[in-house]
Amino acid sequence: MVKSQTLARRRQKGSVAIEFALIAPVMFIFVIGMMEISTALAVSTFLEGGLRQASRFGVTGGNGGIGREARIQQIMASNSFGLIDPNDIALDTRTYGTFAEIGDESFTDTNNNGTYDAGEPFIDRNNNGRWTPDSGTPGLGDGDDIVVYRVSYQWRFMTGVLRPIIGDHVTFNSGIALRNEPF
Ligand SMILES: [Ca+2]
Ligand SMILES: [Ca+2]
Repeated sequence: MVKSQTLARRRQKGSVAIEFALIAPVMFIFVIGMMEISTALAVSTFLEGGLRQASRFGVTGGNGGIGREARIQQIMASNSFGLIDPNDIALDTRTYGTFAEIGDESFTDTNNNGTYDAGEPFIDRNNNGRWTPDSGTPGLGDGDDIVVYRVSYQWRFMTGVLRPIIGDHVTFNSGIALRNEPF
């Protein structure tokens, strides 16, 4: 009786060990995956924060002693907290006279090729009788101009655990439209 109880307990211990051996790698991958996702979310938050701060500086028309473009890049970089490579941040700024001019005129892509083709119906926002693509001018604009700041950054995961689900990188895009102060 005593002997069979010991045997049963041993068997139980053995199966617990086997279960753990099966679960441990899954748990490990899960934890690493969660870390990857949290880091990527942090990168996205830093980029958004940097863009907001940089654009808020941009609207003032100030040059920060080093030039407007350089100061804006510097603000973006200082928001990366060592996690983001400032050299890989793609920042694009375009200026417009009004908010309505931002972006291409919308059209119905009848032939589904992703671009506007002659004859496809469109909304003639600026009333010039033809389809008009994004009319923004690169730059930070003058006083009272509308400026669109767009940032894009490719974050490469540190490990391969998310490769089957997401791939080995994610691209974060963020944008903000502001009117410059009257400087
Ligand atoms: Ca088309
Ligand atoms: Ca037009």
